[in-house]
Amino acid sequence: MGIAERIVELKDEALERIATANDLETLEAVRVAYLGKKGELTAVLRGLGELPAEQRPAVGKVSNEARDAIEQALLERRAVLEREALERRIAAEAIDVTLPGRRRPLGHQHIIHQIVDEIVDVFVGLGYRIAEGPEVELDYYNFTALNHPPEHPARAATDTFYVRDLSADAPSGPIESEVLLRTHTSPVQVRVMEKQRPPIYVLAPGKVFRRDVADPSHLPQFTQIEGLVVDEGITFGDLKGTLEHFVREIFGPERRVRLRPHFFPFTEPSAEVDVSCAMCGGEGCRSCGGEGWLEVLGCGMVDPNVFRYVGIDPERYSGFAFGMGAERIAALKHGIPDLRLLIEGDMRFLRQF
Ligand code: 2NL
Repeated sequence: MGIAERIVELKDEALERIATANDLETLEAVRVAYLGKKGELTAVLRGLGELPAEQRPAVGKVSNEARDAIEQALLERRAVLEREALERRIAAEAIDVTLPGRRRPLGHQHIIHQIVDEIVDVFVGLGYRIAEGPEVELDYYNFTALNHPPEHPARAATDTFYVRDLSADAPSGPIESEVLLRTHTSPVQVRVMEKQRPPIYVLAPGKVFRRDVADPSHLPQFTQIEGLVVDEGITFGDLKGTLEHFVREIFGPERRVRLRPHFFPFTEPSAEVDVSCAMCGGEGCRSCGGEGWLEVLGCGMVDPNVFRYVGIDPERYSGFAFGMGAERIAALKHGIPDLRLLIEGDMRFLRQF
């Protein structure tokens, strides 16, 4: 076989392999096999120099045509394979931008926080300031300055969480220096009265702690809201009017308020406040246990002894105070039968509010 025939044969072979190459790697291998440094066609072309001079132009033409044809075929096949590869990638990586997005569940304020905010709004509307203070308190601010005698049962280690070691042989100092978890937010108001002269109109919301076992109507930690007014000429009538306004803002304009005499160490006189039952309007029904009334808070006129502890003149000033549990208010307002539901974190319950 002459060299020209051999070149044509190699060309046809190469074109066949190019046409059937199904990926870019195979195609590149074909290129190297024929046109690479050690390629078959390259080797033949290298031998052209040894041909007799008269054969060279014709064989040179054939070999140029063969190389051009192979290069052209490689180019075209590469373009086809590259487009196919791109199309496969586009199909594999396709994102359907018309699919609906994944919804993130949106949370909301806990019902207790909502109630606290509602109550705060009522008193801010009356001109009260919000006051805060430590949850870990001194006995002095939690009990002594609030006119609790040393033997008061709330001071017992069975009722209050003390921070100190209470074992019999542990050292102990004066009772007012004991450190405890506050049992009400009154100490916040004692601190306000120490620093600020009347007129005082404050609301003290916050966590409080009592050594109770949780049951439907008790929690060892709950949210108390206390209010305190100290000014010249404050009367029990001001207290009652304030509470009626509060009850109607929170429970509705048709609700009535009833005060029953009670005792608190820090107020005199003191009262417990009932709101008329929403179900029967005071007649008595199953919902209010036949009473017609539901207890919502405690209140009274600030005891002169409390004023003396903080250096306010009880001859010049008078005041009232009240305290309530936000969990209890929420339970009454929404008909929640068990306060423990409010702290268990069951989303099926909490989502309702
Ligand atoms: C209740 C009753 C009450 C007070 C809290 C108070 C605070 C100061 C002075 C006088 Cl600084 N009194 N607070 C008064 C009466 C009742 O709370 O049942 N709380 C859950």
